[in-house]
Amino acid sequence: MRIVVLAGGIGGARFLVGVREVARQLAGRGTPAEVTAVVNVGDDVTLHGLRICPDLDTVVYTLGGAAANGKPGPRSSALRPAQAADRGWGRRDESWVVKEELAAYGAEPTWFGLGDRDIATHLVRTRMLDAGYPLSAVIEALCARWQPGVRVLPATDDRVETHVVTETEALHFQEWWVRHRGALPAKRFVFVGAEAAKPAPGVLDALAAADVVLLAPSNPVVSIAPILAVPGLKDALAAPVVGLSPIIGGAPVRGMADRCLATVGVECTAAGVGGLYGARSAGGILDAWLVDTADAGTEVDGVRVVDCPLWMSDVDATAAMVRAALTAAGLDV
Ligand code: GDP
Ligand code: FO1
Ligand code: CA
Repeated sequence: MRIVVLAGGIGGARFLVGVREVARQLAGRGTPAEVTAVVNVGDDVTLHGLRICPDLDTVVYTLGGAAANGKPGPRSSALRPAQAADRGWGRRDESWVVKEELAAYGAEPTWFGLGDRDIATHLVRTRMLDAGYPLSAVIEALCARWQPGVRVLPATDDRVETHVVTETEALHFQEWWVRHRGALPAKRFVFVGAEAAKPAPGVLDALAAADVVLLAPSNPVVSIAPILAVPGLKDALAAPVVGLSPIIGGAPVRGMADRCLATVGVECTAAGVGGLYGARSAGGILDAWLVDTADAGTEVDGVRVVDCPLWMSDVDATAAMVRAALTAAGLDV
């Protein structure tokens, strides 16, 4: 069975842990399963001369067991701030000496925190990019270390960056999200460079060979939409597409998807996001839409809606979500 997952950062990464687990179980029962993650690059940014790819790194670190995702690492210490364990981005067991030193120089931006361990990743990436390697080759090199157990592809090797247009200015997504915490009223999001971008090597082949395409419960506006904005990608969704709602009971599980949805004029509900993706039969992309049991009764025109628990509280709960999505695609799991 070939499974392709479109994914952003933390929601995508946690979902992929469940997809990998289901693939492992299928293989154990004699059905080989291959998982390809196609990951958003719209959040990518260059700061302090370093190229940073938050969603790709979150996916690779999380699947590689290296993320600051709540599970203590072997070297975790009582000195670590409690909330740091569940940052959701960057490395676990992180230290911040370089960040402090940069701040002491007054080197901007000081609002974006690069941890010491994380910086090594950005150094390797920046050096490889400067030497002419495409981003997909960089990610392959990072995966050689982290062994994520799924194939991780950037949506594109080309530079696509999400910018946020406010009443008075346009700013990089990271400045809006991290520096301003989404508090600047946004008029729209622009995926700069998307029109001229090409899917990264392997993306179209993976989609063509897929038995199912899953939309992780990622932010639909700033994680999934920039992937779908890469020309050719939407048209390549030939296999059944099943999405999982990141919105439960009218609110995001974490993050600021509510602010992003408000910007594009979509209600912050499972029905609203399902409608945003739209039915394949009506020019959208969805064949089926999974909502949490709290949202049972949700209707999306032209889409089969299935309710099941959608809290990714642990790998088993997430694997159950994945099985429900595969079943909704008509696959035998
Ligand atoms: P980001 O790139 O790091 O912001 O992460 P994603 O875009 O991949 O995912 C963010 C979305 O994940 C948010 O809108 C959350 O509501 C959603 N999310 C996080 N945890 C859960 C969960 O346990 N269940 C569901 N259904 N959604 C979740
Ligand atoms: N998010 C923050 O809220 N504050 C930070 O200082 C920060 C630093 C950072 C460094 C590397 C990285 O890969 C991600 C980082 N993030 C940080 C998370 C990230 O920028 C956003 O959560 C996502 O781009 C939204 O998906
Ligand atoms: Ca993201």
